[in-house]
Amino acid sequence: MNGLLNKKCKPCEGGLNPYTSQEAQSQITQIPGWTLEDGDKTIYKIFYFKDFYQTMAFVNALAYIAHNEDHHPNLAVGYNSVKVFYSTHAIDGLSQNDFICAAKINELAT
Ligand code: H2B
Repeated sequence: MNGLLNKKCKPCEGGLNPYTSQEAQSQITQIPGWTLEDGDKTIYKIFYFKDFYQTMAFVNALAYIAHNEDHHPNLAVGYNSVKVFYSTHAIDGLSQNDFICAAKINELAT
């Protein structure tokens, strides 16, 4: 099982170095389908669904994870797709929290 799935996000209000590009590129191999962007400060993945109902069911389940982990994505919601972006705002870059949430969201969609 993906080790990230057993982890819980840690509260982050700064005071932590964001992942370097090298660290980010190594971490992303653990979360199939996710891509680095924005100078390796953000990860994203687009999820596709058959209709708006399925799309919103996914968004609601994702919101539950975000609340539980106290780590929140940006979302671009369409009628049959959701683009999910993760970045750790407090440090203007990526932290383990982003990869933990991405792994849990991948599980949701399988
Ligand atoms: N979500 C994201 N994506 N980045 C943050 O820096 C962040 C967050 N900070 N959710 C969290 C809340 C922070 O306020 C708590 C204390 O962990």
